[in-house]
Order: sequence, then structure tokens, then C-alpha cells
Amino acid sequence: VGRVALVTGASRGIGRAVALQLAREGAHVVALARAQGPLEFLYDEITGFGGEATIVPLDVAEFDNLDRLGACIHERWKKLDILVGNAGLLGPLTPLPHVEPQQWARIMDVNVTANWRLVRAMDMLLRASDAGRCVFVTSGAAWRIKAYWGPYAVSKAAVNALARTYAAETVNTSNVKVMLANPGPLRTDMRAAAMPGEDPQTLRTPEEFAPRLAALCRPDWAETGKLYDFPTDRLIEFE
Ligand code: NJP
Repeated sequence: VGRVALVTGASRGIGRAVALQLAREGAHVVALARAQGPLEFLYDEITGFGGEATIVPLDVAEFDNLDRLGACIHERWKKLDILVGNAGLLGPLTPLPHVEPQQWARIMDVNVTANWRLVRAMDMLLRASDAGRCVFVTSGAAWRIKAYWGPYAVSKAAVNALARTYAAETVNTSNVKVMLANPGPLRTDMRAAAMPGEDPQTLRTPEEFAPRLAALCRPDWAETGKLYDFPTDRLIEFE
């Protein structure tokens, strides 16, 4: 069996580019998102160049389904080599007092709790790999605080803590490495929704970022608990 990679939010944007990159590098990509049509399109593209993929049309916030997905991956491969927690939601850009409770709950479910549920469902499978690699896509919004980005910033700060905690829990007991990746502004639907006046042509693309993220997933990647910052092309250590 070759390397098996689970990528969330693979139907478009950054996740789609990462799924294609990992498939080109020889991984069997398990591509998860809600929209089935774009996933089928991705499947055709990957198998078209001789790659391997399995598509999973799922809402990442349907937590029981993540446990079931873990059971399916266990049954088929007995391991997971790469987990990319990329699915994310921008949520409302509004002052904190105006955020609706359901909006707050949804963004935490999708951006934070789903990633913890993935860790919970995939931990044994990542440890069963001889070089388990886990990358969570975060955002500079977590530390470059500005008005109206509250729910998103809070959710990404939580993702940072989640990844670093998982790194601390795996560092001495497994071959698992856990990284954060900050894409910076990239030409995607999410960025266009956040910055409607911006010219997308001025932005770098998910296809430029994907090889850098894929490098964090290679078996020879040795770092854990750090953040790869694409805008500066630097590794950032905490503390
Ligand atoms: O976002 P977008 P990006 N269950 O909206 C999926 C971070 N980031 O590629 O379900 C399952 O184009 C959705 O699929 P679908 C950002 O925070 C970005 O820009 O079919 N999947 C789609 O595939 C996020 O964490 C920038 O609608 C769900 C994907 O997620 C990651 O990068 C800068 C889902 C979202 O595609 C990808 O963002 C930065 C659910 N409930 C951080 N909800 C940037 N673009 O500039 C959504 O610093 N998805």
C-alpha cells in the first residue's frame, strides 16, 4: 500500500489544490467536502493522470460520520499517512455583539471541533503509519487581530492550540509530526468573500501554495509543533 492522505475541504480552493498535489506525488487521496459534483470532477482529474482517489461527500461537522470514515480507512488500509485539516468557514464579518449564536456555534464546529474529531478518529491510524503527517490550515487572522473578524480569529487561534497540543502528545510516542500552515492571502472563494474590493489577480494561487504544504507531509519532514508561514516562506516556532 502507498501513502494514504485524507484532505478536508477538497472540493475547491486550497484543499482541491493540495489534494491534486498529493495525488500527483503518488498518494491515494481521500477527498472530503460537502459538494459532490466538484468532488467527482476532482476524482476524474486525479484518475485522469493515473492517480488514485476516493471521494467522501460529507459535512465535516457531522461528527459521527468522521468516526465512521475512520472505521472505513482502518478496514481498507489499516493506517493513515497524511491528514490535512483544511475545511474552513469564514463566518460573519461583524462586531462580536452582533454575531448570532448559531453562527458562532457553526464556525466553531466546522473550524475547530471537526479538527479535534478528526484527531480523535484518525489518531490510531496516523500512529499506525511509519511516518504519519498531520497539517492544519490556520490563518494569520489568529494573531493579527482586527475588528469584525472575531469568530474566525478565535476559531483559528483554537486550531493553533489544537495542533500544538497534538504535536506535544505525539512527539515522544509515535512517528507522527503535526504542523500548522498559514497560507496568507490566496485567490479563493473565501478570500473573495472576505475582500470584495480586492483584485484577485494580485494574489498568489492555491496551486503555488500546495507544493509547500505537501512538503510538510513527506516522510522525511522532521519538524513538529511548528507553523509554516507561506507569505514569508519561514518556519515559525512557538515560545
Ligand atoms: O476556502 P474555500 P479556502 N464540511 O471557501 C470546504 C484557510 N485560509 O480554500 O463543503 C466539509 O474556497 C468547502 O467545501 P464544500 C481557510 O480558513 C484561507 O480559501 O463543498 N467541507 C471547500 O472545499 C480554510 O481553513 C486563506 O463547500 C467544508 C473548502 O472547505 C482553508 O484555508 C487565507 C465544510 C473551503 O473552500 C481553505 O480556505 C488563510 C463543511 N462543513 C487561511 N465547510 C485564503 N484563501 O486567503 C467548508 O490565511 N468546507
